[in-house]
Amino acid sequence: MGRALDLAVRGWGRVAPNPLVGAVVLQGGTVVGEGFHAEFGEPHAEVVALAAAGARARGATVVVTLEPCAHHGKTPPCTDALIAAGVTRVVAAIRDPDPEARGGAEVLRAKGVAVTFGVLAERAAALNAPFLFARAQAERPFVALKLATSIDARIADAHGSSRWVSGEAAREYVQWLRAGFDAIAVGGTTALRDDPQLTVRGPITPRRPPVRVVFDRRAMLNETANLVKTARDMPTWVMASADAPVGSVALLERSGVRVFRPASLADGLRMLRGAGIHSVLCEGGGALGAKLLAEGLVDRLYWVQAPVWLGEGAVPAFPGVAGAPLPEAPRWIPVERRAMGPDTLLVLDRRLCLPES
Ligand code: AOF
Ligand code: ZN
Repeated sequence: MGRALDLAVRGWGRVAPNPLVGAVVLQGGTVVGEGFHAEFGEPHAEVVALAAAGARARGATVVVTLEPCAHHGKTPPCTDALIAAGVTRVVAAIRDPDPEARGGAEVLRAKGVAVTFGVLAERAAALNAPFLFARAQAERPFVALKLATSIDARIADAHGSSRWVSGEAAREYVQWLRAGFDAIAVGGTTALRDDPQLTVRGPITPRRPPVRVVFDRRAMLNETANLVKTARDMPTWVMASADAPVGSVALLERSGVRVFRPASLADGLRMLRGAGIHSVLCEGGGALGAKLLAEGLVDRLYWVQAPVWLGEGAVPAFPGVAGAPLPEAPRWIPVERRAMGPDTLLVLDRRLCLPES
């Protein structure tokens, strides 16, 4: 299953809103075929793995990160392919909660195929957290907050300089990360000060470039900003408040920016979901990140810790986030810990979104 999960990740940026799925065909403990869902609308992981195994799939066990689908979607049901290949056992990590695709286990069992769930279920659930979140609740998108801090959780020094907190490897990782989200969000002050592109310039070309979203209550962004200049080539949305100056809003709209007028941050996220955004990667600044955290709107942290001490007077990463006594303090779930050159990546989830099996 560990191998199947590693394969599944290779679909990053290319399969959403479908889940990332990997599969391994085992014949007496030997791997005879592997596959993953590589492109939206193209064959599912099991079908690719079965094709690689060929005749060796007869009597084999298929290990797959998600319950095989039982529906005719863009491709025929994986259950049909498994049965036709003569597979006798399926080991799946988690159930598929998708209302159309679900139920593959029952279909397979009715044909005499043994099906079990639960192997590395938590890892499989974390791998597809945005997919599972979207099916469990449609209120808002899955929100991930990316931040790079010092050892003492500061995002900028006492002069406000935040350039190069993290190293090269971590910055490359962010390019990879962006490719897997429906939207990349920043606050208005950050958009003005850093004048970012928020495009994906890494190894993966996403199937759909993420929408660039600026939480800019006062609509301060103007046509001199990179994001506005390129709004006609790359979707750019601004979340302004109801009392943002009408002239500024009109100017943004004339430049091709789509402007929303949410009543609050949570309302803005609801509007994003309504506009088809299932996952958002928030890249700062500190004020937006802290506000999302304080309001309980962060589902995942991608936290890069750099081995530098910025100390007293430097800008804290989490101002205004309420505390709690240790026994009641919210505990996050470590999903990944990885060395990135001198830095350390910590991926933490607020809760586990595990479908019932
Ligand atoms: C699997 N194996 O590799 C994937 C599955 O639109 P379609 O036909 O590609 O179907 C998408 C749905 O199928 C998706 O929502 C999810 O429930 C399931 N994805 N299932 O058995 C796979 N990618
Ligand atoms: Zn399938």
